[in-house]
Amino acid sequence: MLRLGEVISTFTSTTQGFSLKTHSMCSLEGEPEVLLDPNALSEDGTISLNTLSISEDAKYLAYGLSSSGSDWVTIKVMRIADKNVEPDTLSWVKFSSISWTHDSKGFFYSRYPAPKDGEVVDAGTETNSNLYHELYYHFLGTDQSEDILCWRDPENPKYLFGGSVTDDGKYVLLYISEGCDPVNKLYYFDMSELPNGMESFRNKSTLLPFVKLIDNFDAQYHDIANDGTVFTFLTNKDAPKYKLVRVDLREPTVWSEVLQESENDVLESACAVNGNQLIVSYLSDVKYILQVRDLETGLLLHQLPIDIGTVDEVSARRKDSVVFISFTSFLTPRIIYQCDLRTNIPDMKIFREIVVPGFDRSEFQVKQVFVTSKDGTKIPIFIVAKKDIRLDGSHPCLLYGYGGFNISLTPSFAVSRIVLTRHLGTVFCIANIRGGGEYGEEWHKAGSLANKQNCFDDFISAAEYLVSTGYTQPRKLCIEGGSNGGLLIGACINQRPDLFGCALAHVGVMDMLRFHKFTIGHAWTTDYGCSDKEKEFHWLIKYSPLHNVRRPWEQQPDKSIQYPSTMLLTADHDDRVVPLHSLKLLATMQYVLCTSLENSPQTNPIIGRIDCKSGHGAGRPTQKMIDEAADRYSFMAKMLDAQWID
Ligand code: X99
Repeated sequence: MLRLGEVISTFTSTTQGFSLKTHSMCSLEGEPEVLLDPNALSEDGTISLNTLSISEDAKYLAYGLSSSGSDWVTIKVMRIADKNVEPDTLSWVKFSSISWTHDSKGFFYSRYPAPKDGEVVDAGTETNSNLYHELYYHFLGTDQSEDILCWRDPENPKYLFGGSVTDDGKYVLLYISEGCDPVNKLYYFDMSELPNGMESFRNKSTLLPFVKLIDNFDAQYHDIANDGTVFTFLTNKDAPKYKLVRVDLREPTVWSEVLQESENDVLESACAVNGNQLIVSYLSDVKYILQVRDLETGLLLHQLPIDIGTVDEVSARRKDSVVFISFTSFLTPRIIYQCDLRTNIPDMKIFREIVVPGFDRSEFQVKQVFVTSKDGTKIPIFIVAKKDIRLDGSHPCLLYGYGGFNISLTPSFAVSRIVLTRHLGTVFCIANIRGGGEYGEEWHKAGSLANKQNCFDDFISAAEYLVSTGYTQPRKLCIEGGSNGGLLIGACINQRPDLFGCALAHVGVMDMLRFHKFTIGHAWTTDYGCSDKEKEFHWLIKYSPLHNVRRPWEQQPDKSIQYPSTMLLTADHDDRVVPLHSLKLLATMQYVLCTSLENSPQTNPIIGRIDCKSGHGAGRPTQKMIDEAADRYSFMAKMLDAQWID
């Protein structure tokens, strides 16, 4: 979220995650001052900054605020010069970006129709389906009721719309998705011929006359750059590991390849900079590679040196020759590099580095191993431990996974996990199971729909590896995951209660038969399928956590097998995965395992932690993050009988 412009803004860590700073001297060396501090927006820190965008003339900041961690957003506008908050207030915004037109008169954003009076009492606690998304244009200084409705599609209520103004300000692109798969339609509208910009559409009751460039959901197309009518896109069309393609809007059937798909590495991002160059990042066996390439030809110009870890963000406009690159790894809290492309060999200077007092990276080791899963597939696992640990099976171990939605779990720093490793001798592991994007769209598909069981098999194989190689033993092994990863934990404790000593499932999707009925749940049928379809019902009921809780002592010859100590975490304003998933699973587990028998063998606790004024996880005040980490990891430590090491 770094942009170098007339106003230099940085998101820096504060007590509530981020604040936005400007450098009033208009140089990177100037004295920074706070522009917007979300910590000050509410007494308890539960109002957070969700999205932001600075106008082209750098006079205005449009920003989205979220309350209690809900996905609902209210967009506000600030005049940067005097930090005056303008009257503009845009409500019922959800799943939206903010994209200014280059005349700085207003911006595109997305929203849902306002609920009927009385329908929503406490936004974020309702569970009704999010349908009929719309794209709007807001004129600065006007009431939301005057905004232009740019696009909607009453025939396709599940569609989601996003508007994005191209780098040259000439076009607005309409991105259309129908779920979470990496596929989209793409329409465009040429604004350059409008004599008075978007004013021309005021008081007109028609939608914008978008031209359909891509009108099917075969693949993803993401705009990287355009020179007039010639557009470069990042796409997975016939390229599950992604590639760059080019098309001239005047000849929309002729597409050429700019950068061909790599055999092994996934092309994660491309950022057009310095006129005719690209900064591209690849994921190579779950480690990032960073390169400078020629925008015209795709040819490699430079390899940028980075450590083993994650390139979070590459930020620069096409006209900038200085690029900011955000990097993190298991042992690097965060570095923002300032890369100058004007020098012969690009220079990676440290612009900012987060230093964690008392943290000494030389005390730790990180390695990556490849574990064979049930069907023979090799699964990468990262293992973070104290240097030179003995593999005697004695260590507490925390195994983390996600496995879905084309999302890759790449190395990142977490102070809470470093504390576990340093002071509890915990081995921390990430299993890069199928369903994620670690090896592109094939890896994703291999862990979704009818193949979802592969995710659980991969995770279980990872756990078995950690036991068989002497890192840990089942009663010392804790598994953790959130959201789709909460589902992973729910399914794994049902399938292998004997393999784990403790389980932490955050904001999980636990009812696989009904998830599509709540809020944005319908968008996840791309990964899970939908119980309304008979064939898919049979996939889902086989692993749905809620529908597969059985007493292990009635299933297995060993009568002492019970469920691991389990904590299910959720929050009252989680409108992404509504809390009823965790609450129903909690009630079911407690009923089936703990209370239905006198002298139940289930002595390990099954407990819930329900946060208030919190949502799916984003936008939480630091105090809430600390309180939660303390609760779940002290539960883990006690359940695994881990000892504190000074
Ligand atoms: C979502 O549900 C994202 C919802 N969402 C959109 C957006 O569908 O936030 C969308 C379209 C356009 C702009 C912004 C949005 N996600 C994101 C899934 C996983 C994800 C999610 O939260 F794909 F990463 N899940 C919760 C899936 C199951 C549990």
